[in-house]
Amino acid sequence: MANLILILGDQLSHQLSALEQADKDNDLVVMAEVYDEASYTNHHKKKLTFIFSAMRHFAQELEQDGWRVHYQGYHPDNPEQSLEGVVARLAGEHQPEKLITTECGEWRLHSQISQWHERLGIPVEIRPDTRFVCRKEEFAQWATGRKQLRMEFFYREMRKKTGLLMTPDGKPEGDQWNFDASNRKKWTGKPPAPAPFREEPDAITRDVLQLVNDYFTDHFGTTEDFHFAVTREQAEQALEHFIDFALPCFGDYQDAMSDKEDWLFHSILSPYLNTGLLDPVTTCEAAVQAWYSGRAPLNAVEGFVRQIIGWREFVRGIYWLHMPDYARENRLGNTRALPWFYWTGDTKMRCVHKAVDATTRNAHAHHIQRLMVTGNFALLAGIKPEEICDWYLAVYIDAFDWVELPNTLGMVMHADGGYLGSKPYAASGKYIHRMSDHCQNCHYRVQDATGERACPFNALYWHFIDRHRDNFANNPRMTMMYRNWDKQPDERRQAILSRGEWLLKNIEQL
Ligand code: FAD
Ligand code: DLZ
Repeated sequence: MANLILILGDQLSHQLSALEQADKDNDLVVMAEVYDEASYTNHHKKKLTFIFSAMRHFAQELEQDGWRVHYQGYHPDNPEQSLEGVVARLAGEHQPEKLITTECGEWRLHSQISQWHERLGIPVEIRPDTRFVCRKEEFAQWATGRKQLRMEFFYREMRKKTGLLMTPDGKPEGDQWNFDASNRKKWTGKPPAPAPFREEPDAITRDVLQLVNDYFTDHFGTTEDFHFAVTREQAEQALEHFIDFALPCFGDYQDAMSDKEDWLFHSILSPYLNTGLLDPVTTCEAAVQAWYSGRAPLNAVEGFVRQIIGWREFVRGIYWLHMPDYARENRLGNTRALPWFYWTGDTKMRCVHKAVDATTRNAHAHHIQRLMVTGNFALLAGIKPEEICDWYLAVYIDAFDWVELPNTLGMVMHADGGYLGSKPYAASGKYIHRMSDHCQNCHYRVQDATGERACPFNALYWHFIDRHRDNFANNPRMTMMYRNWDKQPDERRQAILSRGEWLLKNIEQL
C-alpha cells in the first residue's frame, strides 16, 4: 500500500493539493466524521448536517471517480473519535509509506497534525492549501514592516494579481478601486428580496439529519428546513441563483437590515467557499462576467469581489501571521460574560432578537447583523473576547477559526489594538435605525439615551467612548466623537453614564 491521503471536512475540492499526483489504484483516501471535530465547539445543528452531508457526497464522488476511499460515518460507539485515532488505526492496518494531507484551516488541528509524524511513526507530508489567492508566505511578506495592516491596500494587490476588474492597461475598472460609498442604502421592501437558493435534502442528507437529531440534541439551533447545497454542482447552482437574482442589488443593500427578510441580497455562498465546494476566483469571475454582460452594476460586482479576494484573504493572512498569540488578545481588557440571550434570542432589543432568531433558524446571519448588531453589542458591553469568539464559531454554518477569529476578535472586538481595523465599529442605536426597520418594532426608544425605555445601544455607546478614552481619544477617526461627548453638559453625561452602568449590571434582563 502506498500512501494514506487525509481529507478534512472543509477540504472538499477535487483540485485539493493532497490529491495531486496520487496513485488512484493504491493510495487510500481517508475521511472521517469524528466526535472531536463535531464537538470542539457547540456547532449549530445545520452546520453539522451541512459538513457531514457534504463530506459524504464528496466521498461518493471520489469513489465514482475511481478513488479508493475509507469513510467513517459518525456513530457515538465508533472506537476512534479523533482524526488522529482514525489515521493511526489505518496506518497500523495498511503500513503506508506516508500520510499526505493539505494544511488545515485552524491552528488547533494544525498544531496536532504537525506532531503526527512522531506519534504515528510515519512521515506526514503537509501540502499548502492552494485554494486561496494569497499564499501565507506572500501575505507575511506584504505585511512586513507595516505597523497597521489595511485591507484596502492588500485588496488592490489581489486585484492586480488576479486581474479581476482590471483594464488591459492595469487600471481598476470604472477608474476606482472601491465603490463602497454607493453601497449604503436602507432597504424599504423594494425591490423585493429574492428567495434564497434551495436544495431539498436527498437520501444522504436525510440520513445525516436523523443522525444529528439523534446524537447532537444539545447542540445549538435546529435542523428544520435544511436547504443548503451539499455538492459542488449544487453550490454552482447556488452561485448562478445569486448572480441572476441578488447580485444586481448586492451593492446597494449590502449594509441594510430588515425586520422581515433574513437574507436580503446576500450571496449565502460562504459555506461553499469555506469547504471547497466553490473556488473563490471562479466565483468572482462569474460575478465579473455578469458585469461585462450588463447583468449587474459595477458597484455590486466590485463590492462582492472585494469581500472575497479582499476581506476573506486578508483575515486569513492575519490569522496565520499571528496565531496562536492572536487568539489570546484582549487589549480593551474585557471581562464580562456573554449574556445568555445570545443563545436564546430572549431580549427586548428587537435587532438583537432578530439577529439571534435568524441565526438559530438558519445558522446564518448576514454581515451587518454580525458586525453591527451582535458584534457591536458585545463590543459596547465589554464581553470577553474568547466567549464571543466561541459563540460566532459555534452558531454559523460558515464558521471556521481562520475566518471567524480575525473577524470577531479583530474587526468586531478591537481586541488586537486596531491591527486589523483602524477604528472600532462601535455605533449607537442611530446607526441601526438608519440601516433597518427594527427600531419601529422595538420595546426600546431609539431616540432616547436615558430613561427606562431608552435604546440600550445609546447609553452603552457613550459609556464605551467614555471608558476607553485612553485607547481612542487620539485616534483621528474618533476625534469628532470625543468632541461631541465632551461638549454635552455634565449632568447629561452623568445621566447617560449611570444608565450605561445600570444596563451593564442588568445585562441579562435587557
Ligand atoms: P456575502 O455578503 O454575500 O459576501 C460574499 C462573500 O464574501 C462571503 O460569502 C464571504 O466568503 C466573503 N466575505 C464577506 N465578508 C467577509 C469577511 N469580513 N471576512 C471574510 N470573508 C468575507 N465569514 C465566514 O465565512 N466565516 C465566519 O466564521 C465569519 N465570521 C464572522 C464573524 C463576525 C463577527 C463578522 C462581523 C463577520 C464574519 N464573517 C464570517 C464574514 C461575513 O459576515 C460572512 O462571510 C457573510 O455574512 C457570509 O454570508 P454571505 O455568503 O451571504 O456573504
Ligand atoms: C467542522 C467539522 C466538523 C463539525 N466535523 C468534522 C469531522 O467530523 N471530520 C472532519 O474531517 N472535519 C470536520 N470538520 C472540519 C474540521 O474541523 C476542519 O477541517 C478544521 O476546523 C480545520 O479548518
